[in-house]
Amino acid sequence: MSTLVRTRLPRFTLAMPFVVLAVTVCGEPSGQGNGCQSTGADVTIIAQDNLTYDKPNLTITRGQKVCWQIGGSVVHTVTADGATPADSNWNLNAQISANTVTSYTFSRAGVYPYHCFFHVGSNMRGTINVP
Ligand SMILES: [Cu+2]
Repeated sequence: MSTLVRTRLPRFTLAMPFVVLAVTVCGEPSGQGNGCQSTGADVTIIAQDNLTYDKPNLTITRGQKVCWQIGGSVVHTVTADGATPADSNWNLNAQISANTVTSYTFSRAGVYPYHCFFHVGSNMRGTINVP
């Protein structure tokens, strides 16, 4: 009888830190400000509500990881166009939203154009230059 009473309170108290930890670890990357930060990317490109990428013509260093996230509420994509020289690994076609980011590590020199599948009609395009 006295054992039951003693264990009740500690059991609840001990559970609290685990609840907080689970929320922190399992949190989905947010596209609204910090989603790419958690990927360790070297450069973040924001796909903005005004149907532009914030760095539409970006030159990086070979080997750098680029991450794309949204900047507001409009869902976009990062859809690869043919690279120069041709690179069959450059076939990204990813939707980015409040809960999803996408990234690519550019390990070969070249010019890597891409567009947004939803807004290519508004000329929503970008290019990564890897000297
Ligand atoms: Cu778009």
